[in-house]
Amino acid sequence: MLKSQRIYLKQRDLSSLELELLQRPWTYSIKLVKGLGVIPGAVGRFDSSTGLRVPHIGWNALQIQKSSAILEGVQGHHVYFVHSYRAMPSNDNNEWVSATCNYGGGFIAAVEKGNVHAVQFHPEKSSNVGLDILKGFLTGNRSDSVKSSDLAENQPLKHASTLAKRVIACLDVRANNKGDLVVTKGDQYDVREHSEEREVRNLGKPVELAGQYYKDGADEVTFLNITGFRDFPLGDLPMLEVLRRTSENVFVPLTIGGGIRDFTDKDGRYYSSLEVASEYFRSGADKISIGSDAVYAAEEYIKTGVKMGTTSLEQISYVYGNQAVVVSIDPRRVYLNSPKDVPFKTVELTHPGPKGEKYAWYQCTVNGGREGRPIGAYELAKAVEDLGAGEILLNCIDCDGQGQGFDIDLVKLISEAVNIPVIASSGAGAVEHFSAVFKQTSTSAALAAGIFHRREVPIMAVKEHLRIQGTEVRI
Ligand code: 1PR
Repeated sequence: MLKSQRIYLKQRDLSSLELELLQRPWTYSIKLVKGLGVIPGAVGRFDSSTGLRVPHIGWNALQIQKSSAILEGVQGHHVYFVHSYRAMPSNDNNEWVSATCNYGGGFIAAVEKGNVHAVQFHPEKSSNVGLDILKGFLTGNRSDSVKSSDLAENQPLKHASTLAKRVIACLDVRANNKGDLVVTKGDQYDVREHSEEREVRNLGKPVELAGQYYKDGADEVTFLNITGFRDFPLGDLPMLEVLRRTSENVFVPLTIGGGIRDFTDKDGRYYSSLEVASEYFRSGADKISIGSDAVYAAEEYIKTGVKMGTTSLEQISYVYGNQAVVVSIDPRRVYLNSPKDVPFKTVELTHPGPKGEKYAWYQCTVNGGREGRPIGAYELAKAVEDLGAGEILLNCIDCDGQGQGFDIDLVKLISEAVNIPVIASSGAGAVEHFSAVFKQTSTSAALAAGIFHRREVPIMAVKEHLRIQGTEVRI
């Protein structure tokens, strides 16, 4: 079988029966487990104790190690990874390794021997480069597809050497007054026009806009079903349809959030949050994002110190792997004169509050910012990392839709608190806001909505600016 077929392997943390299994011996913590013994070498977890964020999520630059029909012309191009374990190159597996990447040291990105090919990254999520590699899997040769594609083959990619910072387009989706599903956008979470009718702002159609952002160079697309806290998503089938149709044409990762929780419908049928997430994954999502339910889970965990294993966050993370679970935080600034005024982590503000307050804590909210909870963003971030979140989407209600820049104090606080990747969100109004957040914090990604929807700044203008400023991005 193997002799006459190419194998296409990709890795998710969840599945051990992939690239790791071809290795020998399989190193897991201090326990050595033998793999199939096809490829010599060891597999281990990325070392987060050195400050590396794990999982390794995002676009990393391929370093070609030997001539390969499948990888022809992709030297220095970024492809999409999502994993916590990696196979390491060594003298023993030299003859197998066709490409490596750098993340706290070199790791194996692709292997090739005879007509056996395997990759660590996700070609199906790696835009044109990945689609061309997939064509190579089918035809055995990439050279034709490379010529015919619009892959930026001749672009100087000298600077591409490691994990790129991601630029993410976010679409807040809900039904408008006529019942049509629209992309909307709020000011500090108020998505209605300031007219008498208070219509829900309509900035476009979800599938079309997502497709446009993919073409424009977004590294990921995020959908937030913003009324999911009150409308059950499996009753809201258009959202699943949006995902299905989007994933037919968008070949970068898709995240979907909103309404991920246990639910009993009016007929008494119980749905677990795992069922909701599974339906989202089956419809094309790569990651799901949990908001309100993660706040309740973190509050309980902090109170009891016990991981119940029953929360949506824990269950989805257990079944699909933590790299598939994002926690979306919706904090609001609460100004203080002294850090001693509250039992939560506070920050000394770069810009004092309206009454000259020097400090603030960031109060978490649920139900789309409608209800404040007795937990800070710092405490929440640490708790959800413990409970199995693989990434944090960090909004800020004060900055949302204001176009005045990200809340650097908040992004710094949270990105220094956790070892998982953080996505800075809310407030982008100019390209300089992106370079500021990447320069001043260790955030892995920056997300924006309004400036892209209103076509004020193209995604590529953001990336070009970042590249000139010395931040590695996928161009
Ligand atoms: O609580 O699990 O059902 O999840 C609900 C999800 O919906 C959460 O992720 C929450 O952030 C989101 N959400 C709920 N209500 C709103 C609202 O706007 N009324 N949107 C909302 C949150 C924030 C970002 C926005 C950035 C960037 N929107 O998604 O895109 O702030 O905007 P900007 O670049 O224009 O400043 P659950």
